[in-house]
Parts: sequence; C-alpha cells; structure tokens
Amino acid sequence: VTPAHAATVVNSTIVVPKGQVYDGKGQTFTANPKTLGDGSQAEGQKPVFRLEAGATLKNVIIGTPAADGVHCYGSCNIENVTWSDVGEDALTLKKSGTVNITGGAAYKAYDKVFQINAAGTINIKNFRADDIGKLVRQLGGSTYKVVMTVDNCNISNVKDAILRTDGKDSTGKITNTRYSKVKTLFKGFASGKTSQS
Ligand code: DGU
Ligand code: CA
Ligand code: CA
Ligand code: CA
Repeated sequence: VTPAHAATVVNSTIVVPKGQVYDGKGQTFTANPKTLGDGSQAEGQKPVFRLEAGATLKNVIIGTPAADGVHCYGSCNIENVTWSDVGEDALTLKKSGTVNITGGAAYKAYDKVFQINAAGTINIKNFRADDIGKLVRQLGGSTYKVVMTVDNCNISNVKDAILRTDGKDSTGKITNTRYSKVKTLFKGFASGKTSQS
C-alpha cells in the first residue's frame, strides 16, 4: 500500500487529453530529474503535466523537483494546484487560449511563475504566491495581446513584478488582492492598460 503522503515520481510527462479532467486527489507529484528536468533555471526541461485544449488539472501538489511544471496547449483550467517549489517556471501557455487558475499556490520561483508564450488570457483567482520573481510574464519581446487578471489573491516577496509584458496591447488588472514586499505591480505595460482596485 502506498502511503497517502508519498510523492509520485513522474518519469514521463502525464498528458491530460483534450477536454478531460485529471483529479490528483491531493497527491504530490515530483519530476524525475533524469528524464524531465531538475527544476533549475536551465531551459528545455519537460513538463510534469501536459494539458491539451480544454483540459482541467485539479487537486495536485507539484513538489520538488518540478522541472517545467505544467504546459497548456490551448485553454486550460487549473484548480487547487500548488507548486511547493517552482522549477524553471510553474506553467506555460504554449498555444493561444484562456488559462483559469483558481485556488492553489506557488512558492519559491526563482524567476517566473506563469509564462505566456501565445496570445490569450490568464485569470488568477484565490491564489497564494510567495518568494517569486514574477507572477506572470508574457514571453520577452513578444507583441501579441495577453489579458492578465488577478483577483482575491495573496502575494508576497516579489523580486521583480506581479505582471510583466513587453506587449503594447496587453492589459493587467489586479483586484481585491493583498500584497507585501512586492517591488512593482506592473512592468512594461502601455499607459492606460493597467488597473488596480
Ligand atoms: O528570453 O528564455 O519562454 O521558459 C527568453 C526566455 C524564454 C523562456 C521560455 C520558457 O524563451 O523562458 O517558456
Ligand atoms: Ca524560461
Ligand atoms: Ca524554485
Ligand atoms: Ca519554461
């Protein structure tokens, strides 16, 4: 019998097919550093989970090492997922779509938590983040539009910015959120593209 507290070591990326729900039931998953990546800042690591368009990942703890976290190939729903020690980054939008993050947390991200590599929307709600570089980063130098919203979150110890873009059309909105020791809320947005209340 596997004790409830034992982490599952993931040797090859777990794929959640289009439109399906993967419920981890509170289990902890860690990357095999030899096959997926060691969770350092080295690029090119593999994800622990790959979500196809419309997939949902819920009730999962991603432990350490976390490699390249979660990759979303289109819209995805992330519910009650906690990264206890973010690897290279926590989640990447690889193809256009909407990422909804509801509940959960991310800790110890040396640089980025959510990396946005395609046009789309990221909505982050009821989330906790501590000891991170940035909560959301639109791919450096990219000019497609990304809509970023943060609502009812608790964010602390941010070395760079909560939301960061280089895209002139991208927007950032932060509502009803507590923060402490955050260097800046928004970085790189065009004037009039951010709001906070
Ligand atoms: O400067 O290296 O987007 O992790 C660009 C960065 C960028 C990576 C990548 C990723 O290409 O951070 O998804
Ligand atoms: Ca990266
Ligand atoms: Ca880390
Ligand atoms: Ca990455």
